[in-house]
Order: sequence, then structure tokens, then C-alpha cells
Amino acid sequence: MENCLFCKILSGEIPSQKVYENDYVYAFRDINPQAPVHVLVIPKKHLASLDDTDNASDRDLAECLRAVRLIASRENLANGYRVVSNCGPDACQSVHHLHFHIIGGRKMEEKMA
Ligand code: DGP
Repeated sequence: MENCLFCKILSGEIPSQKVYENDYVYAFRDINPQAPVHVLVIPKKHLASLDDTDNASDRDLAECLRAVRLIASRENLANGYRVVSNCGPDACQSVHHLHFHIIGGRKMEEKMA
């Protein structure tokens, strides 16, 4: 998708710190980490957000969640972690390519928003 920042990361046009990749997903460290571990998991297929998942296969979506679990384990987040997907303007989504934030490595606040 032209002009999509995360598609440019996927193609290598914009560099990123890769954490994990398979045929369906790519994961990399957030440029502005909000915790000791802050990783973004994206589907390789361009989907704008969770509102765009009618265009996704079940495999595209399931692989994102499988990657979350695998990365959490590799990043030693056995004590817990938070997974966030901002969807739309009220959630302050800033990059319009579906992504899941994995945030961990410290105690989170109970209040989520
Ligand atoms: P959201 O607000 O949910 O759309 O989150 C977008 C995230 O993307 C935000 O936490 C910062 C991150 N981000 C933006 N630009 C870049 C970039 O060029 N590289 C990396 N690694 N992360 C980026």
C-alpha cells in the first residue's frame, strides 16, 4: 500500500528493529517505547485497522495473536504484558496499518484509559 508507513517498514524502505517474522506477520520494536518491552506486531497484508478485518483471512488474524504469545515468551514477559490495538480517531490510532502493541517489562497501571 503506497504511503503506508508500516508497509514501507515491511518492504525495508524504512529500517526497523525486527523481533519476529513469518509468512503472515512481522514484528518490530516501537520507535517510541512506553515500557522496557514495546513491540508492534503487524499482518503482512495491509489492513487499515480492526475495522478492516473483513478483508483479512482468519489465518492473517490468527497469526498475529500467535506471534504475540511467542514474542511475549521470547521477551521473558512471564509475569504479564498488555496487548493494545488502537482503532480509529477516538483511540488515537496514528498509523493506519493494523498493529498490536505488546507492552511489558514493568507493572502496568490498572486504569487502561
Ligand atoms: P498507534 O498510535 O496505535 O497508531 O501506534 C503507532 C505506533 O507506531 C507508535 O507507538 C509509534 C510507532 N511508530 C511510528 N513510526 C514508527 C517508525 O518509523 N518506526 C517504528 N519502529 N515505530 C514507529
